[in-house]
Amino acid sequence: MSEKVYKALNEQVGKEVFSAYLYLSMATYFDSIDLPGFAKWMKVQAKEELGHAMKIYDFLYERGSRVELPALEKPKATWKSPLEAFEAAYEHEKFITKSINTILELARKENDYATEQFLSWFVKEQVEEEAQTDIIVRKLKKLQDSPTGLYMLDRELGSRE
Ligand code: OFO
Repeated sequence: MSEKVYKALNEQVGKEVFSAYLYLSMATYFDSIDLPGFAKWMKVQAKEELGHAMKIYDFLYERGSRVELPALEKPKATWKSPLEAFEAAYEHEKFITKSINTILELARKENDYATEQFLSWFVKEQVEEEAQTDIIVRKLKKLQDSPTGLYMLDRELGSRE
């Protein structure tokens, strides 16, 4: 594996761990405003993000490279509303998609077919990641601060396993 591809994948481990950190921070925000279902959704998402980080970790290990964990920035801790938090989550997922695509382009340039193949899972996953946050943004927009609607959405999101 080339140094460039290694560096990009190594940084991506950090970005996925940061995603977990950001969503855990969002969970604390939702718990603080008594929306336990929203908080649960974010806690499940945070675990998924750690899973993404581990997938890259394991791939690097299989290819004979050691992960060097980068520093994590402090995630934002508060948002004006559930809508603002989910809009931020959606934006973050778009950022992650771009990052994956950049590594994929790099792997192609370097004729690194194994990395290209490995990243195809992430390309598919990002379609889902963007869609699931976007749909919640759209639902929240429709609710327009209706407390009953918010309560019902909280119940729905709380059923995420
Ligand atoms: Fe790892 O997909 Fe979200 O960030």
